[in-house]
Amino acid sequence: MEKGIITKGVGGFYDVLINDKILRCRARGIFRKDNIVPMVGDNVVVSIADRAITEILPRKNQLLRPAVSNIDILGIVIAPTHPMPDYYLVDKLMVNAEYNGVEILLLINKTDLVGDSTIDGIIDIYKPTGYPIITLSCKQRIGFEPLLEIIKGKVVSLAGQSGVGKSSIINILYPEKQLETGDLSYKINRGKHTTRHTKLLTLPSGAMIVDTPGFSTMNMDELEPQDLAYLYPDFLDYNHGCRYNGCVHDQEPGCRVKEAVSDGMISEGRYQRYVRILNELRELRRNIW
Ligand SMILES: Nc1nc2c(ncn2[C@@H]2O[C@H](COP(=O)(O)OP(=O)(O)O)[C@@H](O)[C@H]2O)c(=O)[nH]1
Ligand SMILES: [Mg+2]
Ligand SMILES: [Zn+2]
Repeated sequence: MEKGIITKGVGGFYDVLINDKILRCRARGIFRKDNIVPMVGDNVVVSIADRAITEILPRKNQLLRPAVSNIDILGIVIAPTHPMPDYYLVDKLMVNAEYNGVEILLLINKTDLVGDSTIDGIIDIYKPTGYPIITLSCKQRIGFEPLLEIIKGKVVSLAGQSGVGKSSIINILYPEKQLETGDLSYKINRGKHTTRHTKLLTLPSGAMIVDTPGFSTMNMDELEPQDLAYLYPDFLDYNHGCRYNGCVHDQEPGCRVKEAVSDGMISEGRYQRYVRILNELRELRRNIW
């Protein structure tokens, strides 16, 4: 019995990485009755002699798109322009990752397209979160050393708007495997390409990266509106200073979080998008009950 990690699944077979070697295995029928299907990222126990996965170890999290488990870091990619940043998507991905116990890394790519002040403006929004922020240019190959350092030994997935450079980043990190990159204008053709299977690529640093960037939305059905603010590390210093117990920092008077927004300690935009997500969660509750 050996432990390994599933790097790929194709047609009932699974590639399991065991001590730097890949063993192609079948999954034993036992999982089917428990309704667990092995997935990329799963830590598994393998019987080498039988070439079979005999046990799937508990998952710490599970992404839906791409389907992958046990992610350590979600790299949220943003570009200052082409496309213009969708901060709402960024914040939602952050909330999602926080809720599922995934570390967050903000990657600002395409820094070659704008001046420093534009990049600083993006950094200012997210600095109070304390999330690591790395500025990159795939075109100029800048920023990849700190990126490799931070993902060393971790399982990483990238997410973000189409066209921000997710595939380009993976290509630079893992040049042997060339993913399709495309101009926004060619997007229409992309659906036609051959079906690809999600795969975990092992980088020389021991990091593993999912080769299929996605929106990586995870399950948030059980998130209660009053718990949302706790997923904002930039709110945490102020959360407990509100006049009312259970303040959700919306309409309540004496709200310390809103004060921190006025004082410039929390980004105004972050706060406004927080209220938008809060209202969405409330709406979701109304529809469920
Ligand atoms: N100027 C510039 N263009 C980039 C950079 N990174 C990627 N691109 C281009 O942006 C386009 C979209 O990149 P792609 O990696 O396909 O984005 P994805 O949709 O997030 O995977 C491609 O034309 C890339 O060549 C960068 O750092 N600077
Ligand atoms: Mg891509
Ligand atoms: Zn409050």
